[in-house]
Amino acid sequence: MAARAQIGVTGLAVMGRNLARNFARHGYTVAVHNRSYAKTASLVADHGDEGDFVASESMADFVASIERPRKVVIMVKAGAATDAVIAELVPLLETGDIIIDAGNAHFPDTRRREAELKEHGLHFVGTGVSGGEEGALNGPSIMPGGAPESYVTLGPILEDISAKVDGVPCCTYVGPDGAGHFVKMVHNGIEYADMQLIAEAYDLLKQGLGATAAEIGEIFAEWNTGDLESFLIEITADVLAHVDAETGSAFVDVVLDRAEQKGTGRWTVQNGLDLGVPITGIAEATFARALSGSVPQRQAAVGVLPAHTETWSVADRDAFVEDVRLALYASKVVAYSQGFDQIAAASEEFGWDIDRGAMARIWRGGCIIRARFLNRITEAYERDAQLPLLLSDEYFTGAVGNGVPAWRRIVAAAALHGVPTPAFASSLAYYDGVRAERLPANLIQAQRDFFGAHTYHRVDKAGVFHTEWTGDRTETAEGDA
Ligand code: NBP
Repeated sequence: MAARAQIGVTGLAVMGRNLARNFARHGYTVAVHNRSYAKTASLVADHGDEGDFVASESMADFVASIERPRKVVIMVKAGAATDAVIAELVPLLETGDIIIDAGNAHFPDTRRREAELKEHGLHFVGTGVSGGEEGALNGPSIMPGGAPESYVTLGPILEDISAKVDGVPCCTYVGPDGAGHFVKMVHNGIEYADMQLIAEAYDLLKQGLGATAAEIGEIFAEWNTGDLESFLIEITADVLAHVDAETGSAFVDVVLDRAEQKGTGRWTVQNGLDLGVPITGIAEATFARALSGSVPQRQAAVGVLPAHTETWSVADRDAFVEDVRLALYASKVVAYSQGFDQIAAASEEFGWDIDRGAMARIWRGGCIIRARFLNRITEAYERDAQLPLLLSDEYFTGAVGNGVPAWRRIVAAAALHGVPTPAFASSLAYYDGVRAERLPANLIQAQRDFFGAHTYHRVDKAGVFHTEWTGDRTETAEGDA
């Protein structure tokens, strides 16, 4: 078979099929392959007129149909399937060829695969792809990692098929080995936080105002014309306005209140713990989903645990709606600030040198967390690429600072009226924690020294100290005889 395809895609379920069509629509000749031939055949039968597809039944024919250095995109179920496809591909590929894993791999797997394939002289590009099936077809946000050399030939093709915002592609080289899949993981973690915050805002409006889903939908639609403008706010307005055809009720009112998770939120939180980065917004969002699914516990508690709350009747509707909006914006900035801290910490830990401003730029379009305010994040990192805390950028100190009184009113009112707002409340606690001149960690250090001789530092002199708690309580400095 003559090698004439510029890129190949193996794995043609919804994502791979749409990505292959996207390449073809951009004028690339695309080699296509799937473990079972039916998906390949149906892609060509249904969409063969959209571009130039080269369909192969065997992996050997598929590989042979791609020009060198070959670029092979794997879009299969993340995990064992990815390893199986790699094992099949490796003997067929040649030095300098590039394997692009565009599935949702866990970044440690990507690091392992990249190291193994380097031994074979192959490039392995772990690539985050966000935007779901619609994004894959019409322009996703693309986060490729791997060796920088691979980006020279691969980058332009990926940039070509990515989403564009103001003519700028939502794709850039992220960093070595697992960096691409890492930032995709954090992107998904931020998505969890964003969705939980929106859900809490909806609950506050529902409980505080007694508003219907349709009325709340109108509030979200209005919010989508300002600073909060984003894909998630937009679809929230849409979902809230939707009426269930069967019952005539608001659609959200007939949906069971148990949220599921596929694992990327969990990975993000686990990694936050590993790196010691307080990503409390993402963690609370992940745990809130877990709580919603804790059926026996909820059944044991409903109507049994006393609430001691008062009836909530908000006097000034417009002022309350504005308070919720400001609290939502502030909490959202905290979630992003924490996510970007996590990227910075991992970049340092793994030597990735990730440009955080560029990540905000490629998340402006194509992906689930696309939002107007990502421009502000890019600008913040343009002002200072080493910014230690996004919240401390001059724009965000103002934008969040203005909303602090509203934020406090909302979190306090929610607590008084028994409305759970774990993400709003933990974000405010983080804000107050990170800005505190002195935290009660002094007491924790003293306790640790008491029971475990873990030592402590003093505020008034340098050195490491320990007090003889069980003896005469004299203090010794480490290094003292
Ligand atoms: P799935 O995750 O449902 O995977 C189905 C594909 O994997 C089929 O092509 C299937 O081949 C293939 N496959 C499996 Br399963 N085991 C295999 C094996 N041992 N060897 C070879 N192929 C195997 O597809 P998807 O929903 O299109 O997602 C693809 C990737 O993209 C996943 O990693 C996913 O996490 C990621 N992703 C998905 C979305 C989304 O919105 N769905 C968004 C972003 C990223 P078969 O047809 O022969 O069974």
